[in-house]
Amino acid sequence: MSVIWEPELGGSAAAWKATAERLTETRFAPLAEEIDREQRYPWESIETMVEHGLAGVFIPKEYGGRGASLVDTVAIVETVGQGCSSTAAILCALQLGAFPVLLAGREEQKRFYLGEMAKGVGTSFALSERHTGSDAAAISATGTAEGDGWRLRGEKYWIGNGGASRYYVAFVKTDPAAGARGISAFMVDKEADGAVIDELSDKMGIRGTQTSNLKLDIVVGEDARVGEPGRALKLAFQTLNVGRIMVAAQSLGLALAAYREASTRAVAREAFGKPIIDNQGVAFRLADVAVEISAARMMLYEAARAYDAGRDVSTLGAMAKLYTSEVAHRAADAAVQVWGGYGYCKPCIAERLYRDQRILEVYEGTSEIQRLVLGRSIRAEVEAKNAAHAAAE
Ligand code: COS
Repeated sequence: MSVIWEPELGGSAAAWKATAERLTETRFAPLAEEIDREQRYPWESIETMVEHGLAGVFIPKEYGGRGASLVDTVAIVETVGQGCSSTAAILCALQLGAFPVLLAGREEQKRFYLGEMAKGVGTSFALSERHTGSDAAAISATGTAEGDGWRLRGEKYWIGNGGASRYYVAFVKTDPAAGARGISAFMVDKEADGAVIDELSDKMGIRGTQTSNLKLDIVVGEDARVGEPGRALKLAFQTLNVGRIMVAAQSLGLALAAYREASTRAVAREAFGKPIIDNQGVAFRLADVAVEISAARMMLYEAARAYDAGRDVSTLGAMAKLYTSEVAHRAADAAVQVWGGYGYCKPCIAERLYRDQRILEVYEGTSEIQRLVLGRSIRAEVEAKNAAHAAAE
């Protein structure tokens, strides 16, 4: 029995986890150091994902995917994340782009884009802009009616898997006067005239992933619109509800890798004639990390189970993302501390994990945004109770 709490995974999740373990050990982890050093997108890993069904794992079978549940997907992502944070992030970005289409796409859109994704042709989620990330309603890219279609103008920023993906779900304002209810989503092909992938980011961590901007001055047909006109902000938030659970799974994988590096080193490394884990300063820190990872894992799997059961995960997903990413931060910090000078230098895995961790508290909603979401839920709950109480009097 392991110290860290293990979920009891039945049938499909156990099988997917076993596949992910095998591929992580033989294909993904061996590339982790090189793709970080070279800042290289691992196209061969995409081929591996396609070959073994991971690329479209969450996509329903009728659209060419494997029809995995979110519990299955989380089990895969946390496993891959233990070997390579960049590969886990790519896997999540590939699933994230599928969501707006899955949730609101027309049947032809589902058949085409989801089918492409299952073949490894990515779709990316393009919401953020240069001047707005957290306040998603404040985007300034526009969509104006032109002929039978729409002219999309503006620039989307920080697109996960940007450049590597062929297609983009771009969120633009089609009715600026309607505020949050005036945003629509459109599918954009990066090969089309007027779509330009611009400026790849030189990042601190997950350097094997691609993040880029997309400049748009393009006309798309009415058939490119995803979901109802003006209702795409809600669609973006529904997508992020799931995306946040996947980021929690990435975080958990990273935290487990950091715990592995820290605990094996703490037993192997001797100082003052004994393994350093025999010092309470080290043992207690690792004990706290083990408790936190176990608690984070319970929350993660509960959030995934809730999603699979059709429950609203906006609160639980925000909690899981917030807590798990901050646990990953503390676990990576502990790993660097246990490794000492080695932990500060390449190619120590603890050094890479420390850099890779940082984005987990930023993307798909910063820790501050998760707290804001939770604060709003608390307020709404108290107000509802007060109203019910007042009505009963
Ligand atoms: N799930 C489903 N629907 C949601 C939702 C959620 N988690 N949060 C809000 N909505 C709905 C609202 O119910 C509302 O629907 P109606 O138009 O039917 O009333 C609509 O979406 C707009 O919501 P709201 O008015 O609350 O929007 P705000 O601009 O006030 O949203 C927050 C504020 C902070 C919640 C939002 O801006 C947010 O999550 N920001 C972070 C964005 C982010 O994660 N960016 C990173 C991008 S990926 S790198």
